[in-house]
Amino acid sequence: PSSRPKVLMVSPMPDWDLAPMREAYDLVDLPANGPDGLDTVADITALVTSGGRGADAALIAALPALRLIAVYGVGYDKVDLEAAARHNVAVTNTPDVLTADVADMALALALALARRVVDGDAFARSGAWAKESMPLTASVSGCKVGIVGLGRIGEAIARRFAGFDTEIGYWNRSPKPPSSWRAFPTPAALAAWADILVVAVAGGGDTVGLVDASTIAALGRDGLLVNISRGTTIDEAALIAALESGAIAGAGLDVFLNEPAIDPRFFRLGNVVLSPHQGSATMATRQAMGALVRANLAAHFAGEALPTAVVRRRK
Ligand code: 8YV
Repeated sequence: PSSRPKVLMVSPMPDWDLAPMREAYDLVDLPANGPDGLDTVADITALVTSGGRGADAALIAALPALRLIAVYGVGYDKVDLEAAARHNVAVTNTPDVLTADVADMALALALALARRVVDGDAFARSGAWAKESMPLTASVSGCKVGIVGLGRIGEAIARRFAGFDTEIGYWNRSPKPPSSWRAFPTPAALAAWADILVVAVAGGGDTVGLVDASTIAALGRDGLLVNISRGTTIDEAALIAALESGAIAGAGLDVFLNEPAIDPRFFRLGNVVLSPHQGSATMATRQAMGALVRANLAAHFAGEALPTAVVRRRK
């Protein structure tokens, strides 16, 4: 038996992280049938999980020696924070290192949607171009962009859109210092003003369905919706209905309910750009996220302060 710490891998990580982790820890994959399938749970003191997978109350309760949940992602909405606190388990995430890439993805989706980049690609490839012309598209430059959630990522999105000579409005749960960006009292009021509504709030309890049917309706027939946050933040049934009926012009989506088995009605829509949760998926950012997960593990096992703690342990 080894005296090296055991780390439970709830979701996979790239080889460039696994190799250095194997030098310090014994990595144990979570069995398909859950923690019951483990030889022993008594010596598992840390686990690594993704934003999408998280760690629920049952998993936390099944690991009596658990002290650390390290999330490979900024979003920890799938981690049961109450259960973690109750069992005195610390939680870390990977903020900041992915902000720029996630913000870039919001711009990519808005531009692809408004300028019909994906349709244009199909049009050119199919040879249709030789016979007819593409329908005209909508401008991003000069339009009104509403950002739901002006946190780190929302602010980075606003700064980028400002470079397109857009007007920026936002809704945020707590007041923000005055700026040239216009604050709105509700997501629906923001949507009524905006040409493009971008959702950038954290996922989890109080943002579930935040962009509701009335907010989607307020966006209007020419309105575009972009989501790089979590599938849960938008009433997805209302969104699909609005896209099917033309109540809004289109949506650019990086996140969905039930990823990766997303609602197949999306595949039949011509007014959407679908991205398979790629916001943070660049080589540089994934390497930085992995380095931050490893730094949190290392600090934990060295008894040092956690670099990016969401929840700390009580002494
Ligand atoms: C990743 C994410 O999909 O950071 C987040 O919250 O959603 C993404 O960066 C994920 O956690 C990596 O698997």
